[in-house]
Amino acid sequence: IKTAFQMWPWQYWAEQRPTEIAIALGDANAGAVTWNWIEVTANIETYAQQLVAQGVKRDQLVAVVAPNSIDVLWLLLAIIRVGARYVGLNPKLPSKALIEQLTALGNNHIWCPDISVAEQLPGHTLSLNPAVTSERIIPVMWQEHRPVSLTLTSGSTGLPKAVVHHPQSHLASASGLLKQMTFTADDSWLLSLPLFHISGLAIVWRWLYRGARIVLVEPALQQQALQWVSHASLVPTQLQRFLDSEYAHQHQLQQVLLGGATIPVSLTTAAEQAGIECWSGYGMTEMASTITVKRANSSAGVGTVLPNRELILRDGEIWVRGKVLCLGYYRNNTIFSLLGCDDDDWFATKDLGEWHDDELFIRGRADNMFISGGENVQPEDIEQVLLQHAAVNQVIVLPIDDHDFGARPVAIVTTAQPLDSYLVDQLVTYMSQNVAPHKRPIRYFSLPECFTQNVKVSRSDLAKWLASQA
Ligand code: 4YB
Repeated sequence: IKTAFQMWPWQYWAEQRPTEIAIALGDANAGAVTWNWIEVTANIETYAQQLVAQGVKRDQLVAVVAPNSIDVLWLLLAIIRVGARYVGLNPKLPSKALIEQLTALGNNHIWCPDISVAEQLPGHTLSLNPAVTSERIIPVMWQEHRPVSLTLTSGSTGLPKAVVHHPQSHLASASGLLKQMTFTADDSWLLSLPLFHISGLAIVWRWLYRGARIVLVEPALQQQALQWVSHASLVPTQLQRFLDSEYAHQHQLQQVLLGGATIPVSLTTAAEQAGIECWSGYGMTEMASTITVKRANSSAGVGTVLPNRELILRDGEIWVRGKVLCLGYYRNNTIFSLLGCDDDDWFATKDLGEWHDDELFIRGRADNMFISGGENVQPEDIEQVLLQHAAVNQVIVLPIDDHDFGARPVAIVTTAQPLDSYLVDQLVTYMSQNVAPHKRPIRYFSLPECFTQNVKVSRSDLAKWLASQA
């Protein structure tokens, strides 16, 4: 078992498995483009040369504002190679938000294939042109402790936080998870989540840790590509869509790692029936992705704590620490500790949890709680019950202002059949039989399609949409 790399991971694999395919791009049936580990190592060097030629220096920030592509993967690896720091941003964010976030970070360089957006963003614009390379050898050595990535993660208020990781935390995350899930050097993991989110970055580090194969396809082929790979990381809605698609009938997909939001048991049960091993995880950016996991079963829990992570409950709140914990948050060219001043090295997640039979159950976020007629309402409690209704695929419960109660819950759902008055009546009856009156949603809405395009539904954006509906 490998403990640490003494050189760039790709260089290590170029020695160990030189001609094995490391990256596959495109349609496996129509001749994907592939790179072996020697070619990967050479390509990273070429991209790194281009960055150096354009003035990228150690410790600088290079922001990448783009959907996943092979160029983004080369850039990520080349940025690390030159000792700079990769920051991924969601290209769907409005320019105003991008400018605000990049300014707060003091960003140095930018790569954004959408030229009209690129020219508005702070930072020197990079271009990728194989002709412009410096031929010098890049003198940066592999160092497990050098900060390599900043991942933006939004809390409930204010600007997103930029979470800084070094290779050690990313690799500790990969090695701990792969003690539970099997992912051999002959397996392939689809890059099924964005590289501006920790769930996408974690795929890259598991691939590098194992020396296996990573598969990239254009967005239109994502669904179909799940047929050709052995592994994928999915949020519950992605798995639901795959199971509903024609591709689910014939596939080689062996294992799926789920996370990011409540994972309905009905979903994992259906996937297991389709021959897909499901792993239900609980994770977060600060902990370099997965913290707890289990092979999905009939309980709605998220399993047990992985190696390199520790987790405790304090007054029902989840606190975490371990080798996977980030270096801190990045602001004004400085890395700030994320720990409080109470001289304790545990990080407060703000997630609520419970242990039942040695298994962790997530009860929601402390800051989502609201008060209705004097009663505490945890929206996720209501969501859990609604998810058990056969017609409900996804649900977010939010408070709306109420003259008498202060606030009352409403439910925003995606459903297997149209949300007509018949179905709403069914849901109302079902909830009246299953929860106390203050937990019964007073209205049901269909979740607009645009909210399901991101890794997770933003409660604060959805609350704005809800306010516009009244
Ligand atoms: C949950 C939750 C759960 C997170 N139930 N709330 O590689 C992976 O682990 C992976 C695979 C597939 C899909 C996603 C992942 C992730 O990394 C997810 C990590 C993530 O979502 N990070 S985050 O910083 O964007 O959000 C963290 C928050 O998400 C947590 O603090 C929880 O509130 C929530 N969450 N897993 C219920 N199973």
